[in-house]
Formats: sequence, C-alpha cells, structure tokens
Amino acid sequence: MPEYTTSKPEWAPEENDDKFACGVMSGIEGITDTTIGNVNPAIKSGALKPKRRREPTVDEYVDGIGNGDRVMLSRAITLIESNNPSHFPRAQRVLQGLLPKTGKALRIGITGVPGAGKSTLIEAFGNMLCDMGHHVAVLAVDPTSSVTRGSILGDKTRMGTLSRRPEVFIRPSPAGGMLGGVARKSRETMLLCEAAGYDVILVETVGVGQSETTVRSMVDFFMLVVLTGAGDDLQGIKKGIMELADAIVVNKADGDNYVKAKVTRGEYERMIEFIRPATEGWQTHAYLASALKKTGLKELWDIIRAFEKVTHDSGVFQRRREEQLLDWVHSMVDEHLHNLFFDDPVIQGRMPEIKEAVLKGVISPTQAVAELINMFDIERAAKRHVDLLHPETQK
Ligand SMILES: Nc1nc2c(ncn2[C@@H]2O[C@H](COP(=O)(O)OP(=O)(O)OP(=O)(O)O)[C@@H](O)[C@H]2O)c(=O)[nH]1
Ligand SMILES: [Mg+2]
Repeated sequence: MPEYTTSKPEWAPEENDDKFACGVMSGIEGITDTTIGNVNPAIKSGALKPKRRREPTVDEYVDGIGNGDRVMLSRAITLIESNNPSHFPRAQRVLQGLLPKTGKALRIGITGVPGAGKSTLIEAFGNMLCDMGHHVAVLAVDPTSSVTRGSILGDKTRMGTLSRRPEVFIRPSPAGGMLGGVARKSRETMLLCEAAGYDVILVETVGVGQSETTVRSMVDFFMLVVLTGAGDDLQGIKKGIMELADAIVVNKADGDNYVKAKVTRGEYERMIEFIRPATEGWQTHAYLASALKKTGLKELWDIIRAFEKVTHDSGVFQRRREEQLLDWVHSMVDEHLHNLFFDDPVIQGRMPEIKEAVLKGVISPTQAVAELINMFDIERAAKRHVDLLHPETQK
C-alpha cells in the first residue's frame, strides 16, 4: 500500500484553527486518471487489447429488437441518440427496417411543474398497467438536458419497483446536439420501443418551456399533472399548456390534502370551460389521483381507454397521427436548413460584421438577411454536414 499524506491546500485560510477542515492528498507520480486503479495491468502494458464489443449489423438490430431483445433496443437507441454523423445512416437503416412494426402502442404524454408527482405517478401507473399485462416503455423529454441527461436518470432509482420489472423499459432524455436534437431522438426512440413490443409508451416532460409542445406532437393522449391550490396564479401553468391537455390530474389527493384537492379540481373544471379542447370531440376534465396511495389510477386508465375509443371511432386518432408525421417531416426540414445555414463557416465568418452593421443602424435587418442569404451556398454547406439528403451514399 502506498503511503498517503495530506497537506493544507494553498487556498486555505492562514489561521490554524479548526474552522477549515480540509486537506489535499498528495498525488501519485504518473497517475493521470482516477480510475487507473481499476485498469487491468496487462491492458496498461499493451500486452492485452481491451475487448471492443462488435457492432451488430443492421439486420441483427432489426431482428433483435423485433424479438424484444432489450440489450439490442438499448444499443440501437444509443445509435439513434449519437451525435456522431457516421452513426446516422446506420441508425436510420435500423429504424427503416423496423417501421412496419411501429405505431401499435398507445402514446401517453405526462407533463406538470417540477414536484407535481409525475415520476411517482408513472411508477404507480406503470406498475398497474404491467399487472394488467401491458408492456410499458417510459421515456423522458427534456430539451434542457444537454449534459445531465435529464432528471429521469435520477428517477430510475426513484422508479425503483418499475425499473426492475422485465415488462418495463426506462430511458432517460437524450442530450441535444444536431440532426434534429432531442425531438427527433425521442420520437425515433419511441418507434424503436414500439417495434420491441411495448404497447404503452409513457413520456414524461417537465412543465416548463417548450418541451410540452414537443411531447404533445408525439403522443395520442396528453395529461397535465397539477397540485392543489391552483388559485389565481395557476401555479405558473400557462393557459397554453392547459389547451394541450386531454386530462388534468390533481395529484396528491390524499390525507389532509384530499379536501383541498377536491376544491382545486372544481377550480380547474371551471377554467376548462373557457378553453378550447385539445382534441376534437373530447371534453377535457380534471380528475383526482394520489400517486402515493395509488388511488384514481384505474379511473385514469378507463378515461384514457375511453378517449382511445372515441377518437378511433371518429377518425381523430388516425388523423392526428398523420398530422404528427407530416409535422415531424416539416420541422426536420426546418431544423436541417437552419443548421446548414448557421453552421456554415462562410456565414459564421461574416456574421459578426453583419450583426455590428445592424446594431449600428448601417443596414436594416432585412438587408442583413438578404446579404447573408446571398452569400449562402447550400451545396457547399451540405457537403460539410451529414448528408441527410443522400443517406444511401453513406456507408
Ligand atoms: N402525498 C403525496 N405525495 C406525493 C404524491 N405523488 C408524489 N408525491 C411526492 O412529491 C414529490 C415529488 O414527486 P416526483 O414524482 O418526483 O415529482 P415530478 O413531477 O416527477 O418532479 P420532477 O421530475 O422534478 O419534475 C416526492 O417527494 C413524492 O414522494 C402523492 O400522490 N401524494
Ligand atoms: Mg420526475
């Protein structure tokens, strides 16, 4: 065992009292990585090459996922989420191969302010669905998670009982990046889960910002989880979010909170009357539930099934899915062109100068746009990007 010695860090206060209980361990020569203690010495010395997992072929992915292989599913999602352009065409071929098996699940979005109880609700609801014989995939959409991979990662431990079930697949939010970012990755992940046989997809998103609109555009049924005491301020929930909801769930309707929850439910019911329903032919209502005590969940599922029946019968269900698909295409074109433009080195090079000219009032914003567009060569820009337009040329 090496001897470890500690010393006072140079930024510690001078006084030698016990207010500062901190020491710095002296380093060990040659160590650059804290995990080095775990590295096999044979690998370090070069005698042994670290094993690299062989990348499955597209057919192996398609067959594996089609047969419900969770490891294959996880790896394919990683491929879908990769920001490495060379992974993109492969991921798309896997998706293409699985498309015929997608579309059969019921897609449910869940939003609400932080702490509303979304994760707890998903855990209780998911367990109930599994007990009924369903296979449930839980995904998260958090566009802010560029590094942290979203709060649902921590939730995997919070959703303890759910994540241990073999009929459940839980995946945290993808990080952003190019190629359509979080929205594309989440949608494609959802399709892979469907192909793997999950028949209920629960998508959690935190109720702040843009993510609700993204999730609404990928699910069939959208529920808003709220807390008691809606009052005048609506707990910061904007009217716009209420307009997206097919159900409002007043959670934590338990114990001392039950009576307050009933009052809150009434308040939401009154507010809903002034709001255009999210889905044609379906009246949004507010319901009581307790994710903790597992009450109101069966009723919630009955409501979702009723919604499914009503919208199937009226054709609204299918029509929404078609619109969602076309919107997806549309938004990806938008995003692709946007990226091509703003990532183009020529545009980037000229941008500071143009910005300054606009700010100084030398040229108008319209003129600035005209100049930028004029110097933009889409062919040149496309060459630098993953060739979305000609994926078959990429191997
Ligand atoms: N009494 C009571 N507490 C609940 C209920 N549901 C959730 N909680 C508690 O509320 C807290 C927040 O719950 P989460 O499920 O983490 O909330 P969330 O909406 O997923 O929060 P974020 O992921 O941070 O947005 C936890 O301490 C839960 O135990 C409920 O039905 N009744
Ligand atoms: Mg949560």
